[in-house]
Amino acid sequence: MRKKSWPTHSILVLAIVATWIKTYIVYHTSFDMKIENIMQQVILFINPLSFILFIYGISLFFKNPKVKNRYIVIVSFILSAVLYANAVFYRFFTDFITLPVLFQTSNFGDLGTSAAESIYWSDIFYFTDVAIIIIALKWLKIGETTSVIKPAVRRAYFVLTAAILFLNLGLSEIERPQLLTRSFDREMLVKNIGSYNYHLYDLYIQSKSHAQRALADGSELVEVNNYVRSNQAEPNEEMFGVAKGRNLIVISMESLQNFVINNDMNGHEVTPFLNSLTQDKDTYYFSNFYHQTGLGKTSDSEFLVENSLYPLGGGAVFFTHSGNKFHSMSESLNEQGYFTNVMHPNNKSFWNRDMMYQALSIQKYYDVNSYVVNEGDAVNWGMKDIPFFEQSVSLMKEMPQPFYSRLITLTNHYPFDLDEEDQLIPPYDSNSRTLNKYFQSVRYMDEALKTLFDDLKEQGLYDNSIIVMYGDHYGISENHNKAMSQYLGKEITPYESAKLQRVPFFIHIPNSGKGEEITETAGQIDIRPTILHLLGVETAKDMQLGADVFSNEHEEFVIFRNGGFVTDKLVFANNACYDNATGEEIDIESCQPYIDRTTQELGYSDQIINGDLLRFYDLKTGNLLIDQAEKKNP
Ligand code: GP9
Ligand code: MN
Repeated sequence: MRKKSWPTHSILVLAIVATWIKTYIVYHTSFDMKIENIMQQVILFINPLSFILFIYGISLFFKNPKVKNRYIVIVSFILSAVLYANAVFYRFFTDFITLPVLFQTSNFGDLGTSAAESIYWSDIFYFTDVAIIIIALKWLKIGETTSVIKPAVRRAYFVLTAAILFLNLGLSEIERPQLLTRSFDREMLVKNIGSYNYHLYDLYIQSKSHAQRALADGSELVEVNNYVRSNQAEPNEEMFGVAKGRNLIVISMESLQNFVINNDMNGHEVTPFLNSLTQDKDTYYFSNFYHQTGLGKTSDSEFLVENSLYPLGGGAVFFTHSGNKFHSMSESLNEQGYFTNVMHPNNKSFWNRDMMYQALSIQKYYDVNSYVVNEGDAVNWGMKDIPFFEQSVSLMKEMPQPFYSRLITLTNHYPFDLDEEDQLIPPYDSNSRTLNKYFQSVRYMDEALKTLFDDLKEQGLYDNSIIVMYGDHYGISENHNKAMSQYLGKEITPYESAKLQRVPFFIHIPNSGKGEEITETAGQIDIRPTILHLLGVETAKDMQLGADVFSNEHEEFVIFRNGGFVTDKLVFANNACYDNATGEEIDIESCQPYIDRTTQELGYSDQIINGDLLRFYDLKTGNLLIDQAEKKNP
């Protein structure tokens, strides 16, 4: 009798509302998501809705009310289980589940033993919506009638669902531009597109790379290997091993471009400390050195340094291929007895570092949890560089030696905000607030680097180390060309833009006494072979596309991820060929041979990554494991 008194679709509406509200409560109670403003709160509130509407909405296609109700209960149970699994995973790893993690059994080694201890009775809450639906069906007897739903109603329902999805994506794009194309952080993804959509997105990304991987059988390596071997550069005998056995400290200098070096801004020196290094007897300063990153920005530069391969053209390889086999610089140094680690005061899932560092055989990641961030010690994106360096050196002091520590700075990041006490020079005076603040922020980073050198000396770590520093990528994009042209006093043509991709690169070898400025055209892809040779580690068998910058065979040819390139004589940018010395546009014919090689080399790098080809390569012997490959994929 009572069954009739409930309107049609009551159970569907109830399920939608219950799952939606529960998800929103779980966001707040189970995950530590920093919500900074009302907009983010609104996005968080609406983000589960589109997926919930969609998945429950499928029930509108079922005619039989029993089947329909059963479907709704099952869906609510699966969604609850997924959310609950994430909550339990988060208790251990402060991170959301990503598909590769489910296949990395090592993670579950940790999880298995203590999982039972962290499952509580109160976890029943995660299934509240399932309970509500079942109760409504059984005791309140809310059922569904056999009424046939008009296609027009169904259509309207799914149009509404799509509209909510687009509203969600639109708001997220305003809040976090390029979130999906760059996919920099799982926490940010969940915060913006919601936990359910996040899993779909993850599934899409992972299956895309999985499919490409499955199609590769290793035979592609023959050609790639021939290319790598024929372009190999012998180490420079004088330089090989000059820093053997020393600690290796690599500093990724956030958003630092070369145009500020040995330059001033309205009479203020921007980088006094780095300028002094350009004249220093123990420092090699490379003034024609380019970043080669793509959308993955900092993480791409890390990828270049560790692998001497190009990052990908679309998306961040740290996200898309963290399940691959790599032979990283860390792996080589582990074998030399180094303690390899990365220090960076950000949350560990940013750029998927926690996953990727495992693939790169990095022994430890000192993420934000390894640091004490006192009141006043954070600005902009997080911990300020000066306290970061100070605490990092204290941590280094405790490390087994020799160590390889890669430190990633954070303060000089867009939007370049600084506390007043850290503004050591006035802002610039252009129409770009970004560029105006950039100089001040770079000046702060320069100061921080000076304190790092002092701290290392004070702690007795300086003399037995080699310090390598590089700018990770540009800080001032082409959107600020007008202000840049005011500062540089020239028009920013595509040629100038390409040359603005120069980032400073320093190799500081205490007490070596042979420092100089090196004008050789080189790029981030060359960092790894250069460092390994300085440490006396052979790379003749490595599958790398860069070359030692000290080698007599190093070629002055830097490829950009966008297909452009620079040689000592030419610049190819925006499909035009320029004379590197004058900036004059010249006939494309002069660039053609290099255009072809650019396509070829980027193609080989992409093949290695997309096909996960290093799983078919034995680094020790230099053998291609193709027979084995054929057995696997007949
Ligand atoms: C984040 C930091 C900055 O951890 O490395 O990343 P970016 O936005 O420069 O790629
Ligand atoms: Mn960066």
